[in-house]
Amino acid sequence: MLQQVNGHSSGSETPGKASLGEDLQEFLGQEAPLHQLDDLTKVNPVTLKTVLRCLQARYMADIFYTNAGCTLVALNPFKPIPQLYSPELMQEYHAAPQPQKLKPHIFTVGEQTYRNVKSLTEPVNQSIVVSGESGAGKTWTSRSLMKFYAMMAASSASCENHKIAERIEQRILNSNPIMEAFGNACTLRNNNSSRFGKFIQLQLNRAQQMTGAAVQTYLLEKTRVACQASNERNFHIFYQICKGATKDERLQWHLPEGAAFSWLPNPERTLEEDCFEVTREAMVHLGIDTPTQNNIFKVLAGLLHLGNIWFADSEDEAQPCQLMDNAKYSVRTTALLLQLPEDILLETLQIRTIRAGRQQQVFRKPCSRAECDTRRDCLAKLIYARLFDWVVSVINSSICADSDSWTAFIGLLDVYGFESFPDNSLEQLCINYANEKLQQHFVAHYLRAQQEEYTIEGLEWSFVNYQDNQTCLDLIEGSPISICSLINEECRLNRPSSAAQLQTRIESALAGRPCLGHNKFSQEPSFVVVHFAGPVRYHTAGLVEKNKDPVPPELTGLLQESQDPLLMMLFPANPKEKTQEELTGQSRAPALTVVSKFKASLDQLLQVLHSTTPHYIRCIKPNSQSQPQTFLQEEVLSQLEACGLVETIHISAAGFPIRVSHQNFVERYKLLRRLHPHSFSGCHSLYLAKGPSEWPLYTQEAALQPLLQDILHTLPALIRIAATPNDPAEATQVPLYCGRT
Ligand code: AOV
Ligand code: MG
Repeated sequence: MLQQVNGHSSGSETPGKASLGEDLQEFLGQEAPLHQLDDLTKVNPVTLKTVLRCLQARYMADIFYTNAGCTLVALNPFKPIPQLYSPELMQEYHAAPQPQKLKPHIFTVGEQTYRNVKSLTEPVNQSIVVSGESGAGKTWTSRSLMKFYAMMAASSASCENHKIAERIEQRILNSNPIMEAFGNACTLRNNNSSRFGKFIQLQLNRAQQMTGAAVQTYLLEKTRVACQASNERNFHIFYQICKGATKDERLQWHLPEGAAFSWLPNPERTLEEDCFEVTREAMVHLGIDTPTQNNIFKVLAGLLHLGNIWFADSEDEAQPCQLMDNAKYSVRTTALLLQLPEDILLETLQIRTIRAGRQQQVFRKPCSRAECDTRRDCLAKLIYARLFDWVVSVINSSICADSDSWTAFIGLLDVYGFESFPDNSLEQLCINYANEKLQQHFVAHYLRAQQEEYTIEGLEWSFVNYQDNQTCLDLIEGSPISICSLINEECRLNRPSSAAQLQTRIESALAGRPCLGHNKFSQEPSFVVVHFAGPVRYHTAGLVEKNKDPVPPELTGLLQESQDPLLMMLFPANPKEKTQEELTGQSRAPALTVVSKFKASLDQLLQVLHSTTPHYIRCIKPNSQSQPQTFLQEEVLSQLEACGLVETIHISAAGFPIRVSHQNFVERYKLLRRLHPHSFSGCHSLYLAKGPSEWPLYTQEAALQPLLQDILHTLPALIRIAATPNDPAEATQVPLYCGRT
């Protein structure tokens, strides 16, 4: 029997290095200082308070990653720590015989997913679900993971493939600055807040080389292009253009220095994200040439001018609203930049066209000032959303591999985090709904399924209770009646309905639901949903309209008149394909609402996640002021409670987080090759228990046969096996639990 020397590492030195001192300390039975506890399953006892203290001690010691059983907790440092993401460190995790023995890091998770794909006979797709509230560090984490995979791809590529691998990996990385420029914005919670969800599949071939990637995006918050909450900003790209354009470009795009734009609030605030050059360079890498780029930026400048078109109230309802004083110039410039006929642009904003009657007679009705504003905003949203989708499709065509050139993927999920503002609307409802779905995936996959399986397998197990968010999801999306169904119903009925009426309908139809709250002090009509991450008050004003997201057909028609090459591509004029509904502006079948489409895309995402082996990274925001070295216990506590971390630790500490079928086990551990897989025929699967430090026993290879006999005869039994007993520190340890069918 050998005493195990494990790679349990202490917190202060070089990130990847394991410390022997600590092993000795543990061996001698002394308790390690709190900040040196790399795994929260070792906190004793496991309570919210002890877990919090441990994380705080580590944070203050500049240690930001901690294992929590099956999940990795990532605390946001709010300061740059280059050595934590250096290529050398990436290499160290990649090359380590057992990366899990190094200090906890997102690279351990990255490496694990990579090896999982590699080691099994049948490649199993992997996914990494990065979660956490807004500003917690999800995008940072997924970006760093992509850099890690790119490094591995480059280092694993063979000589002739090296150039290609580097190109593809570089292109995949370059998709980030572009997508963030177009889809991220400064909010009250995060200066670089993702305003869309993203799932990127990194595609690997049989040789585990990265051959490409595919990006799927979810519901861009397009309202932001025309409406920004106070102290927030529009998408970064607008600021990048205004700050980074050359003199000539300013002239071409009509963006004189210091020009004021209604849709460009807080232009004086410069963020590190305002780097136009980085975006342009990334676009070049992805094959968007300079003329196309200039076309894109010209259209975006056109949108800024469109936002300066303001109307005055009309004194005579039969007459169109007049333009405000300076708006004439804005109409002219918008028309010029978007290459639209100026008079038709103005008329489309001012006058609604209705076709009615059997003869499809055309009626023209001047719009009220508010309606003109809505049409202007709608035009901007329409253009921006199509442009965003097109940019994503260009990225995809540049990075996506042929379907026969890859066999497995590693999926990285980075969606907008849970958020609660003073004013929350449909955008926040969708964002928080997505977060509920992901939490449910975790609950269902890990907290519930894991324990149920132990019971089925006949393991001795005392059930750990956990917070199930199913009731909240039922409230939001359940059938037959839920918040979504009620909002959809209002859209379907198309009846005039005030914000107060909607509040009453929701409150009466869903009365008694545990997750529905009511804010008595609210001045405006609203309802409260008690999410797993906290209560959020949603205003009902505008909810139904946003859910309908109607696009007057005249607006699409207008854009089809454009002579601008980009707009011609985004809005092809093809009258043959026009449906009767488009021509008449009357839809027979109700169009899909925003929440219906979003729900469908989330369901699809969840299906993909279910088909993979998931890994979880929980990002935690130590304070809401984005300050380094500041750990606010209350704020962290609520995040720990929300994600059920203590329950996760309990289950992980006592459970078997890794599960491999015996077929794969035998394939993987060639050591057992002398044994026919049928030796395991009595077993359903083998559970590999985690945590080398809990397994002090080693067995020589020669002793393997009787040990495996033991497994078969003394079910259930816990066995530990080391592959190379001469070098215990490097040994591939295979602690086994043999489950029953
Ligand atoms: P999020 O993706 O979780 O929010 P981000 O990844 O954008 O949050 O992180 C917010 C900010 O925290 C970043 O812009 C960095 O300044 C900082 N940050 C995060 N992680 C690190 C790190 N590991 N090291 C240094 N700084 C970091 V949202 O997208 O709002 O839900 O929609
Ligand atoms: Mg983000």
